[in-house]
Amino acid sequence: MTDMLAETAAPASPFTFTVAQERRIVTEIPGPKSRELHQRKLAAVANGVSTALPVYLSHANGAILVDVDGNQFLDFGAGIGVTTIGHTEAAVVEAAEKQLGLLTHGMFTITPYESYLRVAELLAAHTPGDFAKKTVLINSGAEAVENAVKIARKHTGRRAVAVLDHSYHGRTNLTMAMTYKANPYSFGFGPFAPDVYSVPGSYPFRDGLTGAEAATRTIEVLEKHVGAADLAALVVEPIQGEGGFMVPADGYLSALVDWCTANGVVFVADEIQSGMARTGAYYASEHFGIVPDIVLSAKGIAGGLPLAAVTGRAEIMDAAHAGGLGGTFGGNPVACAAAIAVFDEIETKGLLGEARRIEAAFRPLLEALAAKHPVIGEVRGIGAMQAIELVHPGTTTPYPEAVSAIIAYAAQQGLLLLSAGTFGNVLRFLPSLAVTDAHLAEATAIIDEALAAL
Ligand code: PLZ
Repeated sequence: MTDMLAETAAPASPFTFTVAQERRIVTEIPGPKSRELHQRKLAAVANGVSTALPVYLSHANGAILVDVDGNQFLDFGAGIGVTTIGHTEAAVVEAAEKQLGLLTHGMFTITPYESYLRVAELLAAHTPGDFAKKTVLINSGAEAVENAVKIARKHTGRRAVAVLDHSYHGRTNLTMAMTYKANPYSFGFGPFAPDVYSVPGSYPFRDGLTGAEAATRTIEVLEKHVGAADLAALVVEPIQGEGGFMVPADGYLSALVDWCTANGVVFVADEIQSGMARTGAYYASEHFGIVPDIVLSAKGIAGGLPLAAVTGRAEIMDAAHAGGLGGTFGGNPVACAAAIAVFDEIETKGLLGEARRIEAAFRPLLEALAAKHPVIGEVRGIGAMQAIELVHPGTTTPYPEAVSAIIAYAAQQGLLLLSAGTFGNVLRFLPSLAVTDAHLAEATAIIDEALAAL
């Protein structure tokens, strides 16, 4: 009996857990304590800050969220791709705790400390490209985008910034202008930063173009409408996150990089959602064989602590004059200690391989689901960044109501799922790398049930 169990057991997980890695629903969802807290939220927190699933968290570990009513949710969102190596991962917690008692704030631009340097060195080693690189650390993804644009403008002496349709780059004034979707991100919040141009990208499911065709279309708009001579930077998510996990057609991104290089335009890869081991590589750029001039990291870089980075060619990064970059909390020592632990865990636990394992286990399950349910128009993604796009069967007409129905059903079953997409019709999966193959099968079964009930 023991032998049989050993034979059928899944390969050992590299993680150790403090919470049982299982779903457990013990109250209605949201439970009574969550409902009570939500009344306080409605009274005290600005309406603009909405909550997708108003269950209030008590703690979390690995791939499991525990709410104040004792319900346990299998987390397929990881706080939108933040707790990639798992919630409260032991090495991250230990590193942060230790740092807390030593130095919580130094203000690097006044009195520096080593951990900032170490994070910059790790980023230079793990971002694509074998050349001298430099880094600035800040607090959020949007701030990373802002700094990349500042640096590219200073380096090139040019004014314009281009982004791709369906992109998401943040909620600050400049990054709202760089984000495609007006509702909910920008409407009513203008006027916006000028000199930002959104140009068509590559969305194979909807445009049917090859990489070369899509790149020709993008470049034509850049040349005719923006003008290469005025363009400082092209900012691109190698796999668009909020836009719906579109994997660009083969050759698309490399054609854009080549055009940027030929025209003195800084190519910025916004890898805030696609980076830090999510796709089975440190950065998704690697899957497309591209070497960006600047790479942006945030979200997963510090295991849940706020940290973001702009890393790029030394000669571009050094265009900003001394004192031109910074910020009070940028590169906070506790966040840096956590980031160092994240890099270490990715290496020692072989987490790039875990992201590839998740793709190998999950992708066939999603393909089988698509074969059964014609409402699934496409299955796409790389590594632990997978999605399905839902349409009215036989068409490409978006079916966002189906996504909402699946998410609502899954929440009742203790599975947290996230939507995405300009049309709100994409179900995206970005679980922590601690999810097991059994979890993936469980999630698929729940989505199958929800689809059957549509
Ligand atoms: N660039 C590619 O995915 C953050 C934000 C969701 P911040 N995406 C999730 C929301 O509703 O706020 C993101 C991203 C890409 C930039 C950002 C911005 O990162 O850390 O949220 O500022």
